[in-house]
Amino acid sequence: MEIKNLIVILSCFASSASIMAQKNPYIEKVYDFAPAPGQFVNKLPEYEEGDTKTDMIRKAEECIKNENKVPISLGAYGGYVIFGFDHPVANVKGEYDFKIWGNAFASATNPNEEKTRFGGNCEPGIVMVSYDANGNGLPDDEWYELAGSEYNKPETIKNYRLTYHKPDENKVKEPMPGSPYINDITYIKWESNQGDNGYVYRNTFHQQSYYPQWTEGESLTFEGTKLADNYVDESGNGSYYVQYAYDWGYADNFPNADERSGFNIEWAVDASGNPVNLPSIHFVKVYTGVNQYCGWLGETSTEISGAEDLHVNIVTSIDNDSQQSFQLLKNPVTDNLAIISDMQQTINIYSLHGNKEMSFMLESGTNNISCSHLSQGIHIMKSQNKTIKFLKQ
Ligand SMILES: [Ca+2]
Ligand SMILES: [Ca+2]
Ligand SMILES: [Ca+2]
Repeated sequence: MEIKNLIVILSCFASSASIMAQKNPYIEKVYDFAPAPGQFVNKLPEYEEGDTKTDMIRKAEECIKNENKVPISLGAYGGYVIFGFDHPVANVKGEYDFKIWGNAFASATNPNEEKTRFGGNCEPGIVMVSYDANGNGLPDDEWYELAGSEYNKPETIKNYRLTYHKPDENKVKEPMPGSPYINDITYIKWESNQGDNGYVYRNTFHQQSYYPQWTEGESLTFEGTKLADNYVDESGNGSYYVQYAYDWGYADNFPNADERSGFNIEWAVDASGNPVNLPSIHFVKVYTGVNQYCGWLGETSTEISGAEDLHVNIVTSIDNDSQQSFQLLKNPVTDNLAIISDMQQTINIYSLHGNKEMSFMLESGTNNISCSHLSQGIHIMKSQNKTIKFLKQ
């Protein structure tokens, strides 16, 4: 064999090997971490004197990457984290594509069980997704909100913008009259572009500063969609608050074991609310979606502790990832290929040397194709507008 041909074949295998490398189903990287003020801020994760924003992003990543499952707090309304996986997360039609772990849990007793709402410590975070359209590996592309169950409700406010002001940590505290727990009701002032304003209170349970200590400037501004309050003071006297789950589409809204902690990329909408068809996503942003204060429980803050790609075994396209004409559901370990197709179309399978090995018609939906006569190793599968490589084991 000539040297030149050998190099071509070796480079084919090298690029195929990177596609077939084991994908990490969990968070690989945190790109940004910007919590709003809150009682767990500077604690989840812990701020230490001198820490920069870069240090805090690294600490947040250590908490939520892989299966570490250490919660980080996003603080009050608008605080956010941006993370990504080591591969694009595929959008499989009609299925949850990834899940986000939080710390929502059920109330010991749920007084509103007859209302069939899940009640407990539900602190809904709004989820956005992004596709690395410019291919630079950074989340600097357009973001799309996953339109959850509340998205189109009249009480949901779009383009809500809230500014928090850096507090004087040495100011004289103003305790809430009659409350043994709330010891400063004029702690961190905020106002919004909707005309409402108030304070993030301080309570006796958390003594550290509630304002992110690594930030610069005298204020922090956050913007996004704001959900209606989800809490009910079930006691009527401020002693027992229940935060009720919204139906679907929010982080830290259902317990991790509940499938409704899953997210479907088909829910994505653009800034005008139009549905967008994303074949896969590279980045996820989560921000606290309510602006509410529950007495001694404090402000509602979304916590997250990780995320998981639910289709990690899907082989994604290398040559034309923007075309979602078909998806190979798993490597053909057995002698069957499971292929989901958007339409009726012809598929050809070639050897790495370009010899056609199989040709068949896909129907719209899931197709099971026998590939028992294919040899072990890498093959190329092509439709009119998509090419993938796959490994038969
Ligand atoms: Ca999906
Ligand atoms: Ca980018
Ligand atoms: Ca929480």
